[in-house]
Amino acid sequence: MERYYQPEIETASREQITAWQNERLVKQVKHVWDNVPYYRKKMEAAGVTPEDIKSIEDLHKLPFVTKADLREAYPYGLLAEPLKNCVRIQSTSGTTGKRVVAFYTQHDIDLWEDCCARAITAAGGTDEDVCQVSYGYGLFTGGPGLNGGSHKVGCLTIPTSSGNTERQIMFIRDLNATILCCTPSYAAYLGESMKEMGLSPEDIPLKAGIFGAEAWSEEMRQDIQKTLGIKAYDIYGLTELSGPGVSFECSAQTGMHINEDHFIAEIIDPDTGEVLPDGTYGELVFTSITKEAFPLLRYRTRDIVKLSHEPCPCGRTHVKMSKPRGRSDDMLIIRGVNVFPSQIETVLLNKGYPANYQIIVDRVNNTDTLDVQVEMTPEMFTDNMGEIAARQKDIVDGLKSMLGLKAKVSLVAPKSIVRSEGKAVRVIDKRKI
Ligand code: DLL
Repeated sequence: MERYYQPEIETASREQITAWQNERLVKQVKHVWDNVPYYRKKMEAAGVTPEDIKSIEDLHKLPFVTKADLREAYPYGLLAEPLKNCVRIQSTSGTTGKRVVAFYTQHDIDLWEDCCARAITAAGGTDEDVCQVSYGYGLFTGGPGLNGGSHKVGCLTIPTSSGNTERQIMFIRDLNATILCCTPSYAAYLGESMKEMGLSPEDIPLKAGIFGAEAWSEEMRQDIQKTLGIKAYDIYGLTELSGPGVSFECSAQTGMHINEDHFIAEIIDPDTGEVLPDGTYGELVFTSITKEAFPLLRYRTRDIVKLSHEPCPCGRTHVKMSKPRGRSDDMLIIRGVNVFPSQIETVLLNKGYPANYQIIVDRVNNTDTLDVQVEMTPEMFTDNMGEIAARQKDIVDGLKSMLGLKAKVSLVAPKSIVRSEGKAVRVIDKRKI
């Protein structure tokens, strides 16, 4: 039987969800207008005042907020509460430009942890469970968010944070951990390490995993589920909105329910800003309607997803988003062709390779080059050059039919691609453009 953390909210009628959204949006717009001069200026420039926003039907009148706004307003420019009401910051792992710093009141943290608790409950978690949180703790939201959610559900929480793989495995086995929370790439690595230790899925007490913070394909899910003997659930979120738990997967595993009582989702055409209908891929835009300290109106996430309002067999009524196909800013344009790293991953995993690969893009004599390095599993490993060449050609053909592009593929020895304990680095773009 499906269990919910907050059943009256998670299974509310569409009318009820819309009523919450209407009321909270109007209040939120007034809150930022009154407290954030940066927002007020932006709205004035767009010719909108709080009186123009009477319901979610008026959402499109508000200007978008982008990462550039967050950088410009860094660090305190978008804060909507006096400092005395704020109790925490978290920050993105971004490597370029200024970090994004997000602020929380105690109430913001409470609602965020509720969202994570919904995700853990949807993955089957109860107060009987032992939940190992192997996301990084600290500025990154993964550890603190799932830690808080795990407490709320009443699980015995093991805050291992990321890294120290042997200790992770020791705790999972000794303390009988039943739920594992980490990035999918780290879950795959833990699975690989357990296999090397001679452990089969039956020796591992885990029953579910809650994996997110980076794109991962359906094929990678199947692999992880098999190696760890668990059901693997996706979880999505971003620092700007709170952290993990903006949306989460249920037992149906066909998309992630967005917590619509806190976040209004829209899909837009990334080039024109036009709002797109259900079922069409586009850029995900969020308005946070319950955040006190760091509210964002129409924030462009750059994640490319589609939405579905189809009824879900789990009984939850909140809209579902697909797995992000990628980010508009990690979409590579190679010789004019749009390439998402996830498409390359799908080809590789379908052909039985592990999710240990690296994509290197460069420009030689004014032409883009695409090199894909793929690790062999120990079982595939061979020094028979003919066999390696045949395997490489098979991948080149697979990539050609998926992308319409010719890539150079190199098979490399097992363990030669660096493993990640957090978000994996899959793409190295050496082009100076
Ligand atoms: O990654 C929050 C998080 C922590 C989510 C733990 C899930 C689990 P940021 O570091 O701010 O926050 O990165 C946010 O990561 O815009 C997406 O591009 C990507 N992302 C997050 N979850 C997923 C997912 C956290 N399930 C950015 N699938 C987002 C694909 C994801 N991409």
